Order: sequence, then C-alpha cells, then structure tokens
Amino acid sequence: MADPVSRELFARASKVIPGGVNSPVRAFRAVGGEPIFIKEAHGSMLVGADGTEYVDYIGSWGPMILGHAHPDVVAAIQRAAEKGSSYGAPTEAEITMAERIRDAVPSMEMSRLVSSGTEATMGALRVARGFTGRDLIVKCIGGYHGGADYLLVKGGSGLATLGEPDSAGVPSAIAATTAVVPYNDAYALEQLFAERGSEIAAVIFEPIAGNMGCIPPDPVWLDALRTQTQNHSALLICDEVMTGFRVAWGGAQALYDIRPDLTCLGKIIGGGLPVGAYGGRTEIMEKVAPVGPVYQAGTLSGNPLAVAAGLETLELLLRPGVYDDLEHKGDQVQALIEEHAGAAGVPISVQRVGSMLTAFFRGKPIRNWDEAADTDRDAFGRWHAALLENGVYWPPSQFEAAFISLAHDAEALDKTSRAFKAAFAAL
Ligand code: KE4
Repeated sequence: MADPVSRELFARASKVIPGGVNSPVRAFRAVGGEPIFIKEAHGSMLVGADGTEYVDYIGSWGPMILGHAHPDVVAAIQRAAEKGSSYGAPTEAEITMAERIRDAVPSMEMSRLVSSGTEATMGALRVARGFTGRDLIVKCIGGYHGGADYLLVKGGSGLATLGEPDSAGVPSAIAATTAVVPYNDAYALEQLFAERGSEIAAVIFEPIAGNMGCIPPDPVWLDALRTQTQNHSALLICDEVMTGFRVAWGGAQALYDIRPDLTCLGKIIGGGLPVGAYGGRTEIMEKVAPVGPVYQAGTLSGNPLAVAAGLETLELLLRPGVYDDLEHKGDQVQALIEEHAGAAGVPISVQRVGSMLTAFFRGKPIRNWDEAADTDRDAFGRWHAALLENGVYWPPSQFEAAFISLAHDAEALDKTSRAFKAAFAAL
C-alpha cells in the first residue's frame, strides 16, 4: 500500500496526467496498487514523498549506474548550466562524446546524438531503410525499442511473422512494414530471410533482451543474426540503449564479439539526462542529413547539460575495476534472491548479465517472450509489494530488468537481503 502522501499525489496527478504518470510502467498497473512518488534520491537510495527510504533497483531504468546524485555528475551539470542550457549550435563537447562513443564502441565510427532511445532507434531504422532502399524491418516478439509506430508491433497468431499493431493508433499498413520472430529463434529468422530476405532493410534486436525481463542471447542466435543479415545485404542493428556501457565498457557487442552495422545508445550516456545516440559504419551514417538524403533532426540534440552529465558518467566508468565491481554486486544480489527463494520454496529463475537481472517467477529458464509470459505475475506482484513494505523498490513489472549501481554498498545489500527474506516468506 502506497504511503498517504503518494496516494494524495497520485490522485492529484491522475486528474492532469494520463494514469498519473509520464511513462506507463511507473503506474504500478503490472503489480497492482498505487505508485510511490519520489522526492529525491542519493547513491543507491530513493526517498519517497513521505520521506521513507528505499534501496533502488530501478536506477531510472538503467541510466543511474553510478548511483543517484553522484557529486561529480552534479558538479558537471552545474558547470554546464552556468554557461547556458542550450544553444542550438554545435559545441566541442558533442565532438568529445562522439569520439568517446567511437573509442568505446568501434563499430560506431560515426554517430548522431538525439534526446531519447526512441529517437535513436527511429534514426537508425530510417537510415537503414535509406541506405538499403528497402522497407521491411525485423524485430523480436517481446523486443522493445521505444515508441515509434512501426516498432509497436506484436507477433501475429501462431508462427505468422507479419507484425500486427501492439498499440491503438498504429495503422495496420505501418505495422505491416515490420516482421517479427521469436527471440533466440535462429530457425525462424532463417525461414523469414529465405522467404523475404530481399525486402529486409534491417533487423533490430536487443543483444541482451531487457524488456521481457533479462534474457541473454544464445550464441547460435547471435551467429544467425549476423550471417542472415550479411548474406541478404540487410543491416544488423544492435539496440544497446539499455546494455550500452551497462554490461561492459563496449556494451553487449563487446561481451559477445558482435560487429553490428548500426548501434543505438541511450540511458547511461546521458547520466540521467535526456540523451540517445545512433551510429555505425561511416558509409551508412553519411546518408544522414545534412550530408545525405536521410533526414533526422532535434532541437535539443547534443544538449550541453545532458552531454556534460553523460561525459562525466563515462569518465567515471573508465576507472579500473568498475565492471568487476558491478559483476560482483550483481552476483551478490542474484545469490540473495536464490537463497531466500529457495528457503521459502518459491520457484524462481534469476537471469542476469553483470548488473542487470530479472527474478522470473517460474522455475525454468526463460529464452523468449512466450516463456517469459509463462510466469506467475500474481506472485511477482505480491513479492513486489512486500519488498516495498520492507524498503526495497524493485522494478514494478515482471517484464523489466532490475539495475544495480556502483553505489549499492554492503549496507544496501544487507537491507535488500532482509527484504528478500521477508518478501519470499510472505508469498
Ligand atoms: P527511451 O525512448 O525510453 O529513452 O528508450 C526507448 C528504449 C529503446 N531501446 C531499449 C532496449 C529500451 O529498453 C528502451 C526503453 N526502456 C524502458 C525500460 N524497459 C524505459 C522505461 C519506460 O518506458 O518508462
């Protein structure tokens, strides 16, 4: 049960904001109850509207890898703000960001900054269509790449690969420019390319699925993605909005040794401020206006404050041992879930890569959307509510990844362990 202050704020918000929130998942509809409103955050902690502290595992859905209100990031934003908040003209910092991205992610020889992950995937797909002269794009059932119409597409009935709208307001004709395959299904991908390969502009995929919950890729799947796109002159687009700088300095493509044609970034490269980026081989990116015929623009693209926050965040992630530390923290949280679920006899599959993980309420591994959907969402909702009662704010959906930051210290993990124990015992 949300605290009285949050409940009052939620009632007020619901009069002037759809569902009382500016992004649907925040409304707690997937877990029941009403959302806890936040008034501030620091380190690994969120502070609710009534002053209650929670160990935070949302991390703003990925950006807050350093923890909240890191003093160096706050100072970088302050320094930038004192020089003005937006110019609408190029700055040196944007060059530095593009160079830092290229150095960390070598496949991104050239990149364009935008203001969200949605804009990044839209830009990547438009340049893929412009570069190949083809219309059809391919995504995975259960894959999420932001809110563009042709990406809000779900699988048709049975094995049908034709995309169907996954939201009201998406015209069927637009959805039909997208085909879908199950994640980790190399055979379905090969079949689709055999049938429609000459029409396919690009395949966009999450190298580690994070929007069905955390689902790592099968090596065979990764091979098929690269082989099939190469053999049919289609582009491979790695959507690393979530995994970029999260699972490794070079992202999931470094972890799994993938060389995509285009990559999308977001979240961490903005350090909590609005930044996205798309980029890849120079010959592809030189199709983007004003050099080439593919138009894409943005008033606040490369915003000085957001770039300052992002550059400072990346600088701090370059310190030695950062990703080993994140791996260790992730391993500790996974072990705590497995320990307390096991003690309570609750069937759980924890799937994790580094500091992103999901506790699936199903006793078997999850490889795709159908298996993710075969989880006990009711139990997850009750577990989520019990965690909140015990001072832990877990992502309010079974189909999301949880995120651990460098600020999750021994005290935060100890509080988390006690909350896990109470929450699993309460099921
Ligand atoms: P944004 O437009 O929300 O910045 O990014 C869209 C996006 C693109 N690609 C991937 C792989 C993503 O995970 C996202 C956004 N992630 C969700 C969390 N599952 C954002 C949270 C929300 O929608 O409120």
